[in-house]
Amino acid sequence: MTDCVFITGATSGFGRAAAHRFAAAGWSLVLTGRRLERLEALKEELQGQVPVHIVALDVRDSDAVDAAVAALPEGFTRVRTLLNNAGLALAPQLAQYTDRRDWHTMIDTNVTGLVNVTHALLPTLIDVGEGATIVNVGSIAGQWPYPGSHVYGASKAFVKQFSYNLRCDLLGTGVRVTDLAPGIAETEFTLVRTGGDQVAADALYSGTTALTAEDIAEQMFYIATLPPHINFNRLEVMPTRQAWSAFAIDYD
Ligand code: NDP
Ligand code: 8X3
Repeated sequence: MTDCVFITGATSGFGRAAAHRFAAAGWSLVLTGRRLERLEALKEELQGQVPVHIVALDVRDSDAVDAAVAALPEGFTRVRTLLNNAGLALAPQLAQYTDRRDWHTMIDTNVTGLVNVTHALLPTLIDVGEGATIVNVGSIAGQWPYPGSHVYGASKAFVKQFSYNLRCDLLGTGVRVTDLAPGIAETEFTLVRTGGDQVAADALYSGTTALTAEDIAEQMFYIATLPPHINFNRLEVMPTRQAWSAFAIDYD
């Protein structure tokens, strides 16, 4: 039987690139996301290569997540790698100027959604045991503060700590957990964050060399295929052209 990967947020960016990367290595794919037409197009692209199962799924809906996992067809039930990738940032302005609903959407997706999928798949992953892997997509924003990160960065700090805490509980099961924390990467992320401002998104990525979705997919695949005795607790990846900056000081 081929290895099976369950990907959340497979309709775009890292998740979509990961679908291609794991397919290239012969893995069966469970591809999820809210946009069914994109899932169908991806299935069309990849099903000649590997078995593909798609589910239109909003990770915020715990009942739907449980149902999707319970209804996995034969050949897709032995999930060996979970890529908890679905997520988003909203409200790039300073905290005091944001809409509280955007904060809730980030928490519901990046925290509750990730927890929902993890909880639903833990029994399967534990059953698979040695070599089973959870890759939680965190962010540099979960470690390093910057203006406008407010709830987004805090949600990714949750991802980091949840990953570490899961490691403690899963000790002895063979299941690995990694907080994969990328820096700036060119995907639809900024388009979503800015509410569809293509000019702002283009401006962020032009004139520098951001990470690509394929760069991160490669790291996901690497983490998932490490020898089973190795666990990367946290992998922080930035482009060479990104680094920290000086502390901000409020002068008179
Ligand atoms: P994209 O916007 O390109 O992709 C985000 C994916 O998340 C989409 O497939 C989207 O699918 C899915 N998604 C969003 N909300 C939900 C939901 N409620 N239920 C199910 N799926 C959802 O961005 P990226 O590929 O860049 O982002 C992937 C992850 O990487 C996110 O967790 C993000 O926070 C993180 N990240 C991104 C960085 C970057 O610079 N790009 C850097 C560090 C971390 P759909 O809309 O179809 O549901
Ligand atoms: C996304 C990376 O630098 O915009 O998680 O926070 S950053």
